[in-house]
Amino acid sequence: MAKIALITGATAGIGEACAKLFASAKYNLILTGRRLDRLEKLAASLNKKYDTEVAVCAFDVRDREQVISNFENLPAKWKKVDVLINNAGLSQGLDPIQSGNVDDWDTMIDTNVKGFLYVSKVVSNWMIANGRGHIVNIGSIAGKEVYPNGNVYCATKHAVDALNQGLRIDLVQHGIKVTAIHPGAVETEFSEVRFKGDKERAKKVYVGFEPLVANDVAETIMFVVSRPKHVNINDLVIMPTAQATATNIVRK
Ligand code: NDP
Ligand code: 8X3
Repeated sequence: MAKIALITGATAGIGEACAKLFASAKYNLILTGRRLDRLEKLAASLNKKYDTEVAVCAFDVRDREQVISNFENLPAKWKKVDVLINNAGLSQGLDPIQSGNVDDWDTMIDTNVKGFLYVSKVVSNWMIANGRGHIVNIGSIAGKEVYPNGNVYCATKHAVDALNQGLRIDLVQHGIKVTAIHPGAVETEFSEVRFKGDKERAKKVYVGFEPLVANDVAETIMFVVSRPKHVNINDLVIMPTAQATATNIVRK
């Protein structure tokens, strides 16, 4: 029977790259995100190319009731999830706290921390019932370091780092693996979202060095989930070669 991966935030970037790579490895997929049109298009193309079965769930991860009802309404066969990739997330703004936008803080905390928790609770209970599973949490170098004006985004990713450790402690007795992947700069829609559609400003983030691409992270996740049953990778930081720390990037 084909394995099942549930990928949050599959409409773009790292989540979309994971969907393509896991489909190519013959996983069936549950894909989530707010943009239904993108999910449907991706599902159709993966089905055509790889014969992948795809369940699409379009909802806002900040809405607890939506998370629960979308997942609980899935037919029983979809609840046999082997891999959860907890990827949906975003940054909004890059400002000092004293002039920060409080709505942006709410968006980041509600998405990256509370949404993460809502999904994790439902799916970890499925995994406990199934007696197996692997949860891969997408943290960030921002969850290992704090950089200027990164304050609240960094706090949310430090929370993901803590929750990754907490989930591992809580689920180890059930034989469920828990891993965090912490990427440095990956060129996706991330900076465009952070700068609220300012494409020029977003582009500048990746000028003068070779950033990671989403597939670099997807391949790392595939490596992590394909280790032998007795091996778990707890925590992994993946950076562009030109990036030593959150702020130390060598640009030519
Ligand atoms: P993208 O902006 O390309 O993708 C983000 C994904 O998250 C989209 O599919 C988006 O879907 C989904 N998402 C955002 N908010 C919500 C929401 N409220 N409800 C449901 N889905 C949501 O960025 P990345 O691929 O780069 O980001 C993926 C993860 O990787 C994030 O957690 C990010 O913090 C992390 N990360 C990114 C790095 C980078 O440099 N790019 C580095 C380190 C970590 P939709 O808009 O359709 O809802
Ligand atoms: C995304 C990478 O360095 O902008 O998490 O925080 S960074």
